[in-house]
Amino acid sequence: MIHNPEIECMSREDMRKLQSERLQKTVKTCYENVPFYKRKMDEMGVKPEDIKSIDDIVKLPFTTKHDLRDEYPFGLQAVPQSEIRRIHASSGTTGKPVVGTYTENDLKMWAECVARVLAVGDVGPGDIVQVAYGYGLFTGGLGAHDGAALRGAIQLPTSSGNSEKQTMLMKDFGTTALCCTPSYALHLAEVIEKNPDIKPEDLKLRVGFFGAEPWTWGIRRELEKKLHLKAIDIYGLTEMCGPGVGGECQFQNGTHVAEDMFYPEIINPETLEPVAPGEEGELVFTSLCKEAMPILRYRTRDLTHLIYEPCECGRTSVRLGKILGRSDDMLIIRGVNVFPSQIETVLTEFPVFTPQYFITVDRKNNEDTFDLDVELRAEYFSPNPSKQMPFIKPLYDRIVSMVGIKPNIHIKEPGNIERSIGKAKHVLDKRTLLADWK
Ligand code: DLL
Repeated sequence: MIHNPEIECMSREDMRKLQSERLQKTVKTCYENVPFYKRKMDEMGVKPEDIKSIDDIVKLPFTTKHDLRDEYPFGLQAVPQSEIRRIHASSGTTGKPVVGTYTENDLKMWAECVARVLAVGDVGPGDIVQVAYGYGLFTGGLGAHDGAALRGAIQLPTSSGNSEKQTMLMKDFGTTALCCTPSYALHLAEVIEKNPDIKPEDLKLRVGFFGAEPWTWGIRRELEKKLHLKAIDIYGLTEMCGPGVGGECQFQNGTHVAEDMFYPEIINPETLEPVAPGEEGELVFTSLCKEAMPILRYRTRDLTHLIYEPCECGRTSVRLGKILGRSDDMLIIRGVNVFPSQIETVLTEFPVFTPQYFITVDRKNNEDTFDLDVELRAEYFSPNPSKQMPFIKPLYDRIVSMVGIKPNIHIKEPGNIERSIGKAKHVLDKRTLLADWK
């Protein structure tokens, strides 16, 4: 089901017109109301009048995470405090959080974005939407909640954690749609597996909206099989609004961007020039109708590509390819670039392993070390190393051929790698810890 066909199926020409109008308005607001943008645009010699269409977006300055930190907490706000209705923030790994503020209208637009994604799973009146994203400063919980409300569905605000109770309610109440991180969904699937009173086929789950972290096709297959649902990818970031900046359709072939609200570009992170259409690079977003905190050309650090071909579903919007990861997630091990998502892809090709993994990188005797903890499923696990060897060898070979570096693989007992109730943490890079201490 398409929530807003008028916009989501709009002709490309009309969409560009709408984007051009909205960009002009956004740039004018930024120039007049946000000293940071006035300064940046003046430095570049760009005036709001120079922006005549969406193609002129390349004349505008970029905004980076550093800029947001420098302007923390409310320096980028374009409206007086009396117009703000809510504040969210994302934790980030170090330093101050990234802050998002919202006017009444911003909250409405945001709910609209999420509702468009939920409509993909036909979510509507009578559906029970279990929101197991964290409620609080994180945008996941309240974002999904408001989207479900706009679809007229029943909101079940379980938040994250308390997994036994979550699964009990899922069964007793008859949850039809689950919203949480894919890693938490995996954990819930395990909790269900261990509970003799709950069988996945007795649940009424139909669809899951999973996002907030990169996840691979292997994880999707696992979730769809274990939870008996269709797994839909939902993308977003606090800087734009939260979840709903984009979402997959039923064809699961890329994330449709809410392009009337967020204009995507892909740039080469080194040259900062746009890449050729369809090429991989850093995703950049400009908000087109945010009131409280409009953002010009925000460098997300997410690495992906744009898909322009029309989609079978009838939506005309541009799609994002699967997010490979963030440029700051990339590990350089013995000179080779490695993304945790590559390891996940390889691991999930081997059904004898659970999809759980943990990477530890360190530096010993002036050489990088790469340790990979994985779990054998219960039916294959043995504490005897010689019995583990036949499983380790094929995984080792595949990682070496795919990624190009040799891991030290350690087999853990099933359940031994720490599970996450929110965004999963897959990496400990002790080299950066050492560098921090120096
Ligand atoms: O994670 C918003 C969100 C909540 C999205 C719930 C989807 C569902 P932040 O905490 O600001 O906001 O983190 C944003 O998370 O730049 C990506 O690196 C990553 N991310 C979000 N969704 C996806 C996804 C929320 N579907 C950062 N696939 C983004 C891959 C994702 N990465």
